[in-house]
Amino acid sequence: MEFSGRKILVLGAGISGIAVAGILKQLGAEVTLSDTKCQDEIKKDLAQLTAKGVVLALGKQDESLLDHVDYVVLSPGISIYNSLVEQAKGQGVTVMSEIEVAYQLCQAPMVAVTGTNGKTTTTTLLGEIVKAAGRETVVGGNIGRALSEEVLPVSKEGVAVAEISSFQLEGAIDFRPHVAAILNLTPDHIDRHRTMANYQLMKEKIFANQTAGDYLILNYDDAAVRHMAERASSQVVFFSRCVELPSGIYVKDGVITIRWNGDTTKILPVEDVTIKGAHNVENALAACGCAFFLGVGSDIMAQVLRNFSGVEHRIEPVTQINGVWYYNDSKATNPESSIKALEAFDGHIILIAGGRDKNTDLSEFMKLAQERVDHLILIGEARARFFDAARQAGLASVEQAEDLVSAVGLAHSLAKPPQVVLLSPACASYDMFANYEERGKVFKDLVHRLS
Ligand code: UMA
Repeated sequence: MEFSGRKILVLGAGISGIAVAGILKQLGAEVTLSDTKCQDEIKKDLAQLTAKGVVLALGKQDESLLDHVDYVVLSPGISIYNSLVEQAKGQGVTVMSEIEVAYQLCQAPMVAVTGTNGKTTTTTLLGEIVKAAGRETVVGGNIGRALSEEVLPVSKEGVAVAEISSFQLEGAIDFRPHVAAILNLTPDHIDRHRTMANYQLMKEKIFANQTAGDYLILNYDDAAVRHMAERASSQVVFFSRCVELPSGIYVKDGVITIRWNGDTTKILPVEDVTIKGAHNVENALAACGCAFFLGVGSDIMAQVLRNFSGVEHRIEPVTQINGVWYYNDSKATNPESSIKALEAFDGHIILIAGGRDKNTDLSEFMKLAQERVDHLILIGEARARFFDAARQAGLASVEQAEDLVSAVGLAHSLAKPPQVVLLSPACASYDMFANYEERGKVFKDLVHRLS
């Protein structure tokens, strides 16, 4: 795809929009960067972009922006159902997501990881494995770094490791990773995608353009993901935590094992993997699968899995106060992700949850909370609905707090060993914070102040 000389409208002046607008300008495009927020609200310095010649259109977004535009590039936060986007499509303008631009510019083979949960851990782990193998590696995407910016410097001998969300896949056109992995699929972002079927369809776009020379790593234990194999044109490789597969990545006698083309390779015993929990075994299996098809040796995979201690904001130990451990799981932005966190502990949990409501089904989450949570403290826009669901599930101690500050204070006043205090919101953060990272950092600051 040619960008030079094109008139391009970039929608959204966040991490993705700012990065891609600068890059497209550098490539010789005529670029307008637009955001519904005005400059003060954006809180980012856009002077460097304007100095390069990017035109800013801030404060409102209307059809006048589409005059003579060749391409519209979307930030992930902007839906393809956005009225301006629909208008652009109606006028025959090519609409693409920022990761499509990244794909077009990337010289290296791309490995892309998606799924409802575990993306960040798997992507980070895979990035570490590829790096340890001595390959030139870049890591970007939904992980918090614009993929278009990350892939620019990498040569064709390197590897681009990408965390990809369903939002980003909405505007994918030619996007075709050499290796793609889908970790799991449970209801999430239904407010954005409208139906579960549509959410799944967006996830499947990660392999839609793959061909016979590409690999698709799928979770055999997740029925919806397993059945995606039927629609793949690439070589499907299953991974399973629960069954020994005739071919693929699985656990046999407690050892992570890869069997491919009749050869069997043992990686390491599951108990030697530092990141704990069944979900992390799945993440490790997927990362090993991707690494295997990049030609990484089993000794390197084993060495990284022994040393990798996880990612920030994902069941991250903060500190211990009076014998009580505090954990930051701000990355848990849906109930399934919080369920994984609850399962990682042996009960005795004081849980802080709530935030922006995604209207997800809470029954499984509250059922488990009823078994494992001693006190539930609710915050944010979702707190009333969560409160009702908790009461219905029979949770004995449920309280609502004004904000995260009061929630942490309340948790501290209640907590006694062997209890743990866990922030695992099961909700988006946008009602109170810029993003989940900010929410996690604020939580950690509050906890450190307690100690
Ligand atoms: N905006 C408009 N018009 C609109 C709507 C929004 O101009 O109609 C503007 C907003 O005012 C705002 C900008 O768009 O200034 C925000 O764009 P964005 O939400 O895409 O934010 P970015 O900073 O570019 O962050 C995005 C991803 N955000 C989302 O998907 C919501 C980040 O994923 C990602 O890390 C980043 O690109 C770099 O690739 C975050 C996320 O929450 C972590 N992802 C979801 C998740 O993991 O569940 C999918």
